Amino acid sequence: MFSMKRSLALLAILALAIPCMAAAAPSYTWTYSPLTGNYYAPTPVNVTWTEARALAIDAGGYLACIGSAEENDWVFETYRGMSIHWWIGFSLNHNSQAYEWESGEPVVYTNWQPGEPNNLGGSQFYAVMDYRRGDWDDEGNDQYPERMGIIERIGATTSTEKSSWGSVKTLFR
Ligand SMILES: [Ca+2]
Repeated sequence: MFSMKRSLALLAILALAIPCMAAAAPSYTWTYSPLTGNYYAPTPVNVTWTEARALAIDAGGYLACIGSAEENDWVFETYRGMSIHWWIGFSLNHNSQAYEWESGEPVVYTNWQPGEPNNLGGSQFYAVMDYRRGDWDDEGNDQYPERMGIIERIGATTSTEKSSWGSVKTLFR
């Protein structure tokens, strides 16, 4: 039987535990790609591009940057089974009016659907990969709720490795 004292103790534990749970970072399932030597992981679902980008950075990476048809195929084949379109790290730079990769790497490959990016309504600035075909569309940040992001990370597990990613990014910029 729960005494009043014990119930209060339980409440106190819950009050302490719930904020900790809310603050916990998502845990990711990383998949290594022999093709690029990098690790990839999906974010939780129902995120805007901006939210997915923040999660990627928190995880020590960036939203997936696709440098070749082979990398596109690998990401597509790895995550198509999740049946949710996903954000990649490709967005419109409003100054240059050109799409740029989050990693700063040069744009050597694109896989837009025919007629895309069309910036429909003047508010589509972010690239999504279609889980059915692996090709891309530009969408608004919160245009559709059911989106996830794919994070890419350069084999980083330590803060040292994370900071070396920082220099790579600086190098590219
Ligand atoms: Ca579009």
